[in-house]
Amino acid sequence: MIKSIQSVFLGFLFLAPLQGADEKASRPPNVLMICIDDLNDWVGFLGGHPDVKTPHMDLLAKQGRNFTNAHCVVPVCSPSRVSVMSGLHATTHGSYDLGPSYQSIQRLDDVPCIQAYFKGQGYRTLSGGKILHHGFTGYLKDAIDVNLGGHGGPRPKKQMNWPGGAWDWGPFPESDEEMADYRLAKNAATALKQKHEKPFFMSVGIFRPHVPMFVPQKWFDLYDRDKIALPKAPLSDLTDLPPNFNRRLNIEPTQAEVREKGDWRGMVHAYLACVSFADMCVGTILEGLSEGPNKDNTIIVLWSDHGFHLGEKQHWAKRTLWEESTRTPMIIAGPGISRGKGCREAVSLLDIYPTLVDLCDLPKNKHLEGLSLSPQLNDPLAPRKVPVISTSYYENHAIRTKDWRYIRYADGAEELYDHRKDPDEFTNLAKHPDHLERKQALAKWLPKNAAPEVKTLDDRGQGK
Ligand SMILES: [Ca+2]
Ligand SMILES: [Ca+2]
Repeated sequence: MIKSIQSVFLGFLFLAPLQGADEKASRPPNVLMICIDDLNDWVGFLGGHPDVKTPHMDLLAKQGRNFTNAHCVVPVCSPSRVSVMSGLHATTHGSYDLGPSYQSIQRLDDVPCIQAYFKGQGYRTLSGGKILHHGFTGYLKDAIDVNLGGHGGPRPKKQMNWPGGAWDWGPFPESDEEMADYRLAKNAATALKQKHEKPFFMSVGIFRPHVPMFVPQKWFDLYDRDKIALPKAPLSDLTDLPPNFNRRLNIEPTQAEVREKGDWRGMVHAYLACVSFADMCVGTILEGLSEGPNKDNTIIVLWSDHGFHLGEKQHWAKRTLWEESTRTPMIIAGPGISRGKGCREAVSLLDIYPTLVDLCDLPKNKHLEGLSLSPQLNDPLAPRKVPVISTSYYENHAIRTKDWRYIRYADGAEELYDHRKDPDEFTNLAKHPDHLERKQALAKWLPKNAAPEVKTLDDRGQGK
């Protein structure tokens, strides 16, 4: 049962006595999972934007393994998170868009979410902010012992810079303390400073830089609006692209709309401000960990649910199968994990669940479809022998290896990019005769018999 945030702190009054040395040695590690919503590679440790300031996450990357080629399962919030928490690919669970919650997907009835699995193995589970898009409601309530609070921040009463909807942005509110994301980070830090009777699994979901891009003025002031670099978005990039599923991408503004109605530079500025705010929240959480008794026995995993376009390929936000949309930060740090070296192997957010089960030495969960990254945590050059598959909408897939991206859309159209020479994916090589064999080899990994789409909460007639 979820406790209210007030009772969280009362809970800390009943703390375990100090452990003896033997007990401490045999106790499995704690897990601190931090996920950040819609954070792309605009972080110092991935080098995606020359001006971005993310000192806290950069330090964490230096202290653990920085997976520089990590990708989501689905480039949109809900199914991406369902895949991380269930350990199943979208082509197995059938959620490809925002509609269905974990609880409403029949194929997941027997698949414990990662929090429930760890709880079943004796862990205390704490969670706050945006972890599952639809929350831990219904039967998933039991997966979480302690609720650490909500996420996001307030919105101004009047629009500031964008005509209505979710895409407004600007300096608001006045202080960090008014932001639920910051209060959540403080609550997590408080909990991390405590001793816990059992090993804990804490998941904290920071909502910014997700739109609306409102954070206090001081985060905007970190950047010189007139000097920040804008993304590379040449119109000529579109000439070698198939039409793919453009008509479905009407949720977010197009680059033409941004140019017409808005302020591209201002929105890039706002995103950078929100990223630095999120970084401060991460720093607040990690400071709590470093000041408490759990710092030497806690595995930290930091990730984002997908990437984010800010005009590249004339696109905004997510849902595409290009690098900007599928690539996410992923850092794993903690006891026994060597420091500093990045791993260039293509890895999936699907790997988080089996990796944590492995690192905590828990019994294998037979459902999991990702791979443990223990080999890459031991040696960043260790190969991950299968490529990563990202899926957007039914039957559109991207296959990512260390050096290549191959995209096959439901209508048969293809794209192929060589990341050794073309990290911006400007040149589509799919029709080049030199690459026929490579394309065929990559196409062998395309999922077969993808699960039909579970579309809405009501597909089971109960919407639970
Ligand atoms: Ca998201
Ligand atoms: Ca192009």
